[in-house]
Amino acid sequence: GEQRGSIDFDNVSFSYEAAGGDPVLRNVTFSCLPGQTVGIIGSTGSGKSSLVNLIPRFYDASSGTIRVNGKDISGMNPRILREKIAVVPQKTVLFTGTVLENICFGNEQATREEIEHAAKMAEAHDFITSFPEGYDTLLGQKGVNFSGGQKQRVSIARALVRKPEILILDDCTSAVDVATEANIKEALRTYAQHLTCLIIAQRITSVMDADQIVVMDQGRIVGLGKHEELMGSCKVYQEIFQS
Ligand code: DGT
Repeated sequence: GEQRGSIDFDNVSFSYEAAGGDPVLRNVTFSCLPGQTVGIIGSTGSGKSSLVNLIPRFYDASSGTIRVNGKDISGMNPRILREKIAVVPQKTVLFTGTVLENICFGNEQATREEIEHAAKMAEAHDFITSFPEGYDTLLGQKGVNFSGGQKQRVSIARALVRKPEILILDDCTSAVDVATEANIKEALRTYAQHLTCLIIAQRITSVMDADQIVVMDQGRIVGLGKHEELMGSCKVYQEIFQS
């Protein structure tokens, strides 16, 4: 239906310790419409990863409500919730095995066509096929060593092959050059128009074209809007822009 991929945070606070822990998120409220791209930016330790990790219920909010597709996730089976959501973590995890096995990990029923389509969107297909063994190239100790950026692109392909409604990129394009990153975002816009994307980034270029940018500082949202709006109104955003 219409609501697929919507996310609402309503006054969400969170701390890692059950009682008495310092809140890592404080009264976070924002909404993300289906198909929107939302950038999340802020200094290290400001709570960006913690915020997105609440969406698939890797952790549960201490107070407040999070809704996915209009439904309070605290009452949802995490396994079913996670079927809709793909998270590309900060640290890429590839294992010894072929590129194909690495992309299909957790999604072994994917067809060759689906795998190649995901790899193309992630800007990974061309460099994969430039190796003589292509998708059968062996990674790991006895195999080929991909660059950091190439590994990140394989990791993004792994997320896309699951055909999620919500894609969370947790600072996972840091080693990908700006032009390639722009191509990935363009491919997602073209081929996955209904995909809701949350993009955590350090570089402002990674988020400046987002429909909405969440600016985090010490667990709070200190800015919310488009690039131009934030440039005019948000001191923290201006400082990140200038750094
Ligand atoms: P980054 O990744 O360095 O850009 O930082 P953020 O903005 O993603 O921040 P985040 O959410 O990783 O950390 C926010 C605060 O929470 C920071 O003080 C560290 C703390 N924290 C993060 N992960 C854990 C955890 O697993 N356990 C505990 N106790 N604290 C954590």
